[in-house]
Amino acid sequence: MEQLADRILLLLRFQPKRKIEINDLSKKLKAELPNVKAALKILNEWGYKFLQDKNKISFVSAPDILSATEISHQLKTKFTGKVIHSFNTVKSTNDIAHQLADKGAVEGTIVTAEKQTLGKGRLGRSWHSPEKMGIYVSIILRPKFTPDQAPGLSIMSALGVAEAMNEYAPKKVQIKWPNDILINGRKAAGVLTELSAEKNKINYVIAGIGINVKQSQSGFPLNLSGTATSLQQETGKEISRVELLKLVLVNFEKEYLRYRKNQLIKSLPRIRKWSSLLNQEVTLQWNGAAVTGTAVDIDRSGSLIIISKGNRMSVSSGEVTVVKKQ
Ligand code: BT5
Repeated sequence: MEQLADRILLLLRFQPKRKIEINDLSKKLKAELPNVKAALKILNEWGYKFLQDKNKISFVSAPDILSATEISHQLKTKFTGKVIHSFNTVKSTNDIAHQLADKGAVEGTIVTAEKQTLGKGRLGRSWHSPEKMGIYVSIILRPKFTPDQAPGLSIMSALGVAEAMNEYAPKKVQIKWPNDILINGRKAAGVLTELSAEKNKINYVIAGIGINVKQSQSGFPLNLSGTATSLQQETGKEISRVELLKLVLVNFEKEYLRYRKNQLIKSLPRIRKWSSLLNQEVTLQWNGAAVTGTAVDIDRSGSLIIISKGNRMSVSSGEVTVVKKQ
């Protein structure tokens, strides 16, 4: 029945002015009338609205769901999101992407979910992923460069996400090295890149992106209430997750194509511009040790440069907190 619902959608969804007799729909789809009616009911349950005028039916509006039909409509990318695996509930979209990539999924394949029960952050941490509140997406990449060139993909992904979010919240978005996107100083999105490689060859990379879109402040658990925010909360505007996801995919792909050619060279000026840490006094926690110094730059490999007691350190990963605003 769900397949029939999808086929009805293909006929009606993208021609809003088209009115079809329900009987014709049933003939066209070679489906019994009661089945067509049942499939229309399913579409209603998914949130699609149709106008029924006597026996004619036409499309009115679509719900804000991350389905393949909605995401692929007028998606302006070359290869990202051309294959879409969309789920309602998963443990983690990154884990599903790993399974698909191991089976040979092509570059640009994406996995989306409305809800994650075990959404992952870095270093075994979790990502709070309530149903239909955010975007949870993983993108499969198959870069031709060597594994030592992969670390910069994290901040490259953050840049793509930040620039998409900036369209909704101009001048409020920042990137906190290496993978957080902040709005008004609070975390609204995070990126988790995972690499599968052997010796000098990358098998694939999974870029997992989580964005808080619709949560109100009370929608976050207590441990996040002082640090997390959502796009809708900060802008006061109703935001379509589907439209935002499409913009993220477009921006992500642009940055990735640049990265494949020149790594971060072309993106660095914008990364520096968006960065929340530069020229700040920061504490870096790294392998159980803590170092305090001034964050002065991000280099072309994506490392953070910190000057501590006159020594210049280049850091490729770690947790950084701002000590004092200058
Ligand atoms: C991240 O890790 O920020 C990476 C998050 C990536 C999530 C996406 S969703 C799609 C894909 N599938 C997955 O399973 N994961 C990816 P990290 O820098 O380690 O930050 C994690 C920390 O952020 C947690 O320990 C919390 O303190 C905080 N946090 C958790 N959920 C949050 C949320 N929804 N909003 C803001 N902060 C959150």
